[in-house]
Amino acid sequence: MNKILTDYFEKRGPIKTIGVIGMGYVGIPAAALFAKSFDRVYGFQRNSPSSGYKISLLNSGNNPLKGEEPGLDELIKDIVLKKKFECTSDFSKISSCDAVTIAIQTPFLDPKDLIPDFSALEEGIRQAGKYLKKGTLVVLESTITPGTTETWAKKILEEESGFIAGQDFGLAHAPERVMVGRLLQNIQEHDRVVGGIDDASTKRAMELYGPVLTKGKLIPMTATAAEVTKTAENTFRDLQIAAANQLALYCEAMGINFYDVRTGIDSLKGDGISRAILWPGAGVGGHCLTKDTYHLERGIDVAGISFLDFPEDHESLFTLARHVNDFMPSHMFHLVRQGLSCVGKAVSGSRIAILGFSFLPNTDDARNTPTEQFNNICLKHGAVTQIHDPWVREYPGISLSSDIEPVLKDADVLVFMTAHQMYYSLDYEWVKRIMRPYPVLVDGRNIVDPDIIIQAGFVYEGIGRGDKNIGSGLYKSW
Ligand code: SAJ
Repeated sequence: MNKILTDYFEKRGPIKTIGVIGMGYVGIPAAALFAKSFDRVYGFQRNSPSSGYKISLLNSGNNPLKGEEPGLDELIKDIVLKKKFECTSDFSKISSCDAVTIAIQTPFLDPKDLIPDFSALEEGIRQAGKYLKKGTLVVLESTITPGTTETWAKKILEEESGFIAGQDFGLAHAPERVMVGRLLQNIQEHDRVVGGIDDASTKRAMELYGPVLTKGKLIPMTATAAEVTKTAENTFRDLQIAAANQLALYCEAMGINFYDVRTGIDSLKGDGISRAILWPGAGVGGHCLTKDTYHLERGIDVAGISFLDFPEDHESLFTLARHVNDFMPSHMFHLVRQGLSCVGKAVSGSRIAILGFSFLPNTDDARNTPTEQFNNICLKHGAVTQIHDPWVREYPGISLSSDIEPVLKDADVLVFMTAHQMYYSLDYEWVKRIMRPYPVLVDGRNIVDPDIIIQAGFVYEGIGRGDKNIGSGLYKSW
């Protein structure tokens, strides 16, 4: 362990003041839990037109995040009341912090070129470097391309501070693993991967994250291993979903029920046996699975590896999985067209009621939602679409209704894109009455019982339901 750095840490003593850069879905709960366990926390937020409002909102004890986040509203009120937390755009206060974490989004502008948009993250890292003091620990929480902490981030921090990483300051990667709807619980209960650029940084980072864990354990490793862990854990989830989607497409083509097959596969249990078969659906959205595969792939490209032994001329299994998942909105359109053709209607001019815009049920998070792609395909084929969502209020370029009746009225097709709770209790006699004659229902999230829908007088189409979809199934007599 680097003695100079450990001496700096010892001179500073236990971590007391923490800075969290980026007041978003990751930074806000992280800052709140740090404030609960340590003396003082600064939440650093750019005073930008889009997010500057969070500063005053947080300092008045309010939570800027929408959607249900158990415990977060109360915790924010409490830490502000006790003056343990302050949100500020004055980044110079970083100089009073023993540790600074950076939780800024890293989207891909265009996954095809594998170049992530690190501009916001770079600004945050530069601010940290600019006000860094010797003996401070810097931790990147954002999801980043493997190799980034040890190279790109380290270089910026050294440039801005004039210090040497691993000697004058500590540097680590501790990827966030939070999920919308259970942010606090995830930070406290998930195991926390902590990867320093050296052992002293890893140890100091464990001192930072240990106190906020209730059930979770610390898992120390190197910074690059931590980056690969984070990107790969989402890549594997995306892969599992793609496997379920591909099998569902096969089941449709073969005229069988995917869910029977899934039950069969899932029944295989026993020591060391696992078949983590997930669920097919109308597509994969969100800000994790839609990009982390490309971060991992880019890591192979940029990590300066000398040689990768892999089957020649074959696409990465991981990017192929992304293509399968990104195909699902097109498949939903195929089911719409198939259903309409059964009642002699063309897509062009048909009215399509799209139910669900957010990428996950019962939340307003619509980042990279598959519904946007599906809506575009419908419009491109001349359909008239209306979109309902009980949670998402607005989205650039999209008109949304929180009232379901006008969306369903006179529609030819009802399409479930998101499994919001309210969709499980629709009255299909009423729905049929207000839709146009010979209504079609397309289920992208396994919400309904096909037999009930068919008995109610709908043409039914559903992902994975080759046994019920009209027009699918190789073995059906026409
Ligand atoms: N989806 C499917 N089939 C499935 C599961 C999900 O089609 O079986 C779709 C969802 O509809 C959604 C997308 O995939 O559109 C992503 O769903 P998700 O449940 O993976 O939710 P995310 O994107 O919020 O993923 C996060 C990740 N958490 C972090 O990155 C910290 C992921 O690692 C978690 O496994 C996931 O939450 C979770 O399990 O909730």
